[in-house]
Amino acid sequence: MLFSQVASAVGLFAAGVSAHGAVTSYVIDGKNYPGYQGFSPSNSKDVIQRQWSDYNPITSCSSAKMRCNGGTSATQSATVAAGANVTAIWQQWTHSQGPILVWMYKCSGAFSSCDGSGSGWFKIDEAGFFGDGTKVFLDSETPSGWHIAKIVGGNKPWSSRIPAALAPGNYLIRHELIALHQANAPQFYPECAQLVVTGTGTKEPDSSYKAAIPGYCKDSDPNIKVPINTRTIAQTYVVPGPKVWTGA
Ligand SMILES: *[C@@H]1O[C@H](CO)[C@@H](O)[C@H](O)[C@H]1NC(C)=O
Ligand SMILES: [Cu+2]
Repeated sequence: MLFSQVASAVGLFAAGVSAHGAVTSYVIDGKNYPGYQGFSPSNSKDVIQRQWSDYNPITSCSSAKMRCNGGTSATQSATVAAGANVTAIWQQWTHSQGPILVWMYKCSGAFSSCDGSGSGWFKIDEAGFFGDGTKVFLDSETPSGWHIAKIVGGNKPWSSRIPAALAPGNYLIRHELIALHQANAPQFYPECAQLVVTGTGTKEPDSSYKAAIPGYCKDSDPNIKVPINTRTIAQTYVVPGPKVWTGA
């Protein structure tokens, strides 16, 4: 808590600098899996999460770090039955505007050769804006009207179901927060983990549900470059990327 309080203060008082965050652990099918800790990544090597070097914001849709915050490999994977939930936990997070996106990518073989390239990423979950944008809007205001406000604080979870119909195999799962609290200056925070999906599913999303990362958005998109301080955001804010695939 102390760190997060200090980080909040930095975010409040230093112009252009804010407190950041990353997925730091997972609960999958009831079991805890540690991820990296933002302050000493080299101390936690044998985890299911692809190692990221820092949790500074990514500020462009076209950044190579968009894929997995720069992470390319992990030594472990978690086994999860299709239809079960994966819960990501952010040890700290402070921004209460922006969408939450949860993506998956099917590896064609071993995780060690799975780089997440090509248009293979599909969303299994998303959450955006539900509030009254004319009244409740700024980072200091709660509730903000965004689901992301639910993970502000310490060790907050976000749970998503692996579609029950999804075919078994090796998959990457990518949790992404897009912080929109600075007008027209989005910040992306993605982390990936390695999942072995089991079960009797046979389906995969078709190409209309898939996108490349980087590539699913442009910096000029109206749901990416958001003039948040004008309080004029449409009540119909559309979460970036293709539509969510539920397997139904
Ligand atoms: C599982 O994830 C879904 C969203 O995909 C959510 O609605 C549901 O509440 C989650 N279940 C649990 C037990 O967390
Ligand atoms: Cu921040």
